[in-house]
Amino acid sequence: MQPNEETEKRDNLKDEIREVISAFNLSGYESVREYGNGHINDTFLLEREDGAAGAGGQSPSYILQRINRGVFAHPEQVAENVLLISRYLHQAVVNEGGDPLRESMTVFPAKDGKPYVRDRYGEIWRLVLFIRGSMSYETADTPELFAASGEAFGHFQYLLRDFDVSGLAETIPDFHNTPKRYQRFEEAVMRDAAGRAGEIPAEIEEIRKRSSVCGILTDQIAGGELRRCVAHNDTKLNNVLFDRETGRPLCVIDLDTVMPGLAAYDFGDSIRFGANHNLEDERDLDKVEFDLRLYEVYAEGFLRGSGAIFGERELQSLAWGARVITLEQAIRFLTDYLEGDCYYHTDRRGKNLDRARVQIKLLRGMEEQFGEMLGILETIRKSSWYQGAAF
Ligand code: ADP
Ligand code: GN1
Ligand code: MG
Repeated sequence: MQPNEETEKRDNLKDEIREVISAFNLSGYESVREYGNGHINDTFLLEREDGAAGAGGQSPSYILQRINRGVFAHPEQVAENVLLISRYLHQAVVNEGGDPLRESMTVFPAKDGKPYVRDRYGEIWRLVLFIRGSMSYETADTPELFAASGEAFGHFQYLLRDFDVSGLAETIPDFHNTPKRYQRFEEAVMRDAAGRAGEIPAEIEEIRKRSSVCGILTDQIAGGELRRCVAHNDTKLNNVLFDRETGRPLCVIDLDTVMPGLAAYDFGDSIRFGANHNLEDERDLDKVEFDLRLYEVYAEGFLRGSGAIFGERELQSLAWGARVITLEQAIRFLTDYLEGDCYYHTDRRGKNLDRARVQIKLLRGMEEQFGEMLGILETIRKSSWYQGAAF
C-alpha cells in the first residue's frame, strides 16, 4: 500500500468510528486507540477527552469492536448471542453476590435499541464496558496461571449450566462437527487445489488412521448421552481477564464464538493450546510434547470452577475433548494447507503444515497417556473437595 493510501484508509476509519460512536450515543468519547492482541476482530478503547478517563479514571471507558465479517457470515447474530449470554451472566454474578460490572460483560445497545451498529460500509460494531483494573496474558508462564484460566472457564460452565441453548444462533455452522471437518479434509485431498497433497502422504495418513475418533463426541450427542450446553469455543488464556490487584481470574471475555456445544470442546481446546511448552507453529518437533502435569492442573482448576455439575460420562468426555479437538485442529490446519492457506493467517509457506504437525505430535502424546488423562479426572471426581463442591 502507498503511504497516501494508508493515510486515506486511516482517515476513513476515523470517520467510520466517529459515526459509530454517535450511533451509540456516546458523546465526549473522542479518544480512540487500538487495543489488545485479538486475532479476529478490530478492537478499540474509547476514553473521554477530558482526561478523567482511562482504566484508572472516573468516567467509564468502553471497548468498541468491529466484528470480522470474513469469519462470521452473520455478525449481527454474533452480537445477539453476546447480548443474550452477557445478560444472563450479569444476573448470575449478581445472584452470587459478585460485581457484575467486573465479572461479566456489559453490552451497550445503540440508539435504536439493537446490540450493534451497522455502519455505511455494512460493518457491524458492538460496544461493551471496559473492565477496570483488569489484564490479560498471552502465554501461561506458570502452571498456576494456566490453572486459573481453567477455573474461569469452568466457572463459565457453572454459571451457564441452566441456560437454554435453543435461543443461541450457530454463528459458525458445524464449528465442532469433527466428522464434517474430516469429510472436508478428504475432499481437499482429492481436489488438491494447491498441488500439495503429494508432498504430505505421511500427514494425510496420520489423519486417516484416526478417522474413527472424529465421531466420538458427535455420536454421544446424537445418542443423547451428552447434553448440549453453552460452549465458549475459544478458551485461550487471553480470553480471561484477571484482576490486576489480586491476580485472580475476573471475567471470561470474547463471547463471539459462543454457541451450543459441549464443555468437552472448551476443556479440550484449552488443553490443546496450553498443555505444552511450544508455539502453535513450532518447527522443531522435538520441542513439542503434551505435558500431563499441565493437563492435571488445568483439570483441577476447571473442575474447581465448575463445581460438581458434571456426571461421570461428561467428565470422561473432557479427556476425549482434548483428543478430538486436537485431531480436529490438525485436520483444520492440514485442510487449509491443502486448499492453499485461505483461512488461517500465514506469513510463510508451510506454516499450516507445521501447525498440523504440532497438533499430530501433541495428539500422539495424549493417546499414549490417555489412561492417565482419564484417571486424573476420575481421581478428582472421587475427591472430597469435588464431591462436596457447591457454591
Ligand atoms: P478477539 O476476538 O479479536 O480475540 P477480544 O474480544 O478477545 O478480541 O479482545 C481483544 C483484547 O482486548 C482482549 O484480549 C483483552 O485484552 C481486551 N479486552 C476485550 N474486551 C475487554 C473488556 N471488556 N475490558 C477490558 N479489556 C478487554
Ligand atoms: C482461530 O484467531 P484465534 O486464534 O482466536 C480459530 C480457532 C482455532 C485457532 C487456532 C473462529 O482462533 O477455532 O482453534 O485459530 N477461530 C475461528 O489457533 O476459527
Ligand atoms: Mg480474544
